[in-house]
Amino acid sequence: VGIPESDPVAAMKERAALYAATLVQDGMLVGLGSGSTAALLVRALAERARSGLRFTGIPTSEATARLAASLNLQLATLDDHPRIDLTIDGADEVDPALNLIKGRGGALLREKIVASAADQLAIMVDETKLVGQLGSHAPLPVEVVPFGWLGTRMALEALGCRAERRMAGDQPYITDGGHYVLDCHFGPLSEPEAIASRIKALTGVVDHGLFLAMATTVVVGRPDRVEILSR
Ligand code: A5P
Repeated sequence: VGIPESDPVAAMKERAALYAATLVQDGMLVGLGSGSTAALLVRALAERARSGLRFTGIPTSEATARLAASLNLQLATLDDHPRIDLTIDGADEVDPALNLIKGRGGALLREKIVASAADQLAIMVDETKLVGQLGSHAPLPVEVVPFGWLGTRMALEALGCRAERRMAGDQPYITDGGHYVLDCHFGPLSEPEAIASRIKALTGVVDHGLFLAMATTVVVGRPDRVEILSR
């Protein structure tokens, strides 16, 4: 979709997105992820729609909704369809058990809601996102209510991380749901399930970017091919 081959990571994302677009079948309800790989997916799906594929997209962010609408894709919300067939999204890290860190793009809450509504979750990544342990490269984004956020940050840091409020220029970054994102630097997480439940139990936390046992398929863009990992 017009990615210069001189950018190897972008080329691997494009390869993964083009493959993921072939997972959509006629008549499906499809959750549309957020981020740069998801944008490539939306463009590839628009191409397939022009060739006659019929499907309805459920966007996971305002940005994805705007892009999909500009390409004349048919869109709906989970209010119209509480259960959907397939969600396709990007990720920031993928571990060998296909657990994920998501949220670098700030859309983790809606992404998790749309992923949870789907029978299948397909993830598209370039190979640099594969890690032995989650947290090796990416901080863990945690979406929190602005009210009393300093106390929520202290509670998060008591779990063993340094938590930085995400900024957009000189203003706090605000999610589509009106919340802050705290990027939590834990380092490699040896027990992601334990930390996920401790974070989720904190008052003031809306949700976190650990997507555990959710992905059914991971499409990995390699320099010369795609690799399909399944659970
Ligand atoms: C958005 O909130 C994230 O979960 C994205 O899915 C993730 O950051 C991947 O983004 P890229 O496809 O831009 O790398």
